[in-house]
Amino acid sequence: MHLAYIALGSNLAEPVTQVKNALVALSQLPNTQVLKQSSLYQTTPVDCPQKSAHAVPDFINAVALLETELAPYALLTALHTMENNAGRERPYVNAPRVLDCDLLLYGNEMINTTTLTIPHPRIHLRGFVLLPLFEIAPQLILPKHGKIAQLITPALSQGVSKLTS
Ligand code: PH2
Ligand code: MG
Ligand code: MG
Repeated sequence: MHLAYIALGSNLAEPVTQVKNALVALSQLPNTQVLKQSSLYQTTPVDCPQKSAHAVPDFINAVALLETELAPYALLTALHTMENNAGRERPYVNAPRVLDCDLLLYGNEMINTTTLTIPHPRIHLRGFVLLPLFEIAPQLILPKHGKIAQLITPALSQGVSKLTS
């Protein structure tokens, strides 16, 4: 059994529903259990180009901890299938999306290939990942970046707020 942290994000087509559905879909992956799930967070878009007259919509983000027998690439494929099943389109980099499922951490493994980088390359910078991750794993030590508790201070000013409803 392996422990894996997954980041979920959506800013299209009822994002709260998309993220809740994704948490259910994670629990239905083969040989996989959701051990923990964070609250849902409303977050300001980071590095998302505005390509129309409309502002980029806010995101809903969350993080889940899985216990899984799926190997890293099998898990990655399963996450892409979840995105596609939700209707994900990829017209340009960081376009608004119905569902994004990112593999953040897989045990203490470090993987660096063209299709998969673990730890996720921007995990240590992004409040929309760090704050929900800290909620479910306050003692976590990231394989490359050390204690999560020491990474969250700069992330607090990035427009990340827990949904109360
Ligand atoms: N995902 C990105 C880029 N920017 N910003 C927020 N707030 N939430 C995200 O999930 C997000 C983002 C790339 O996947
Ligand atoms: Mg992403
Ligand atoms: Mg992604």
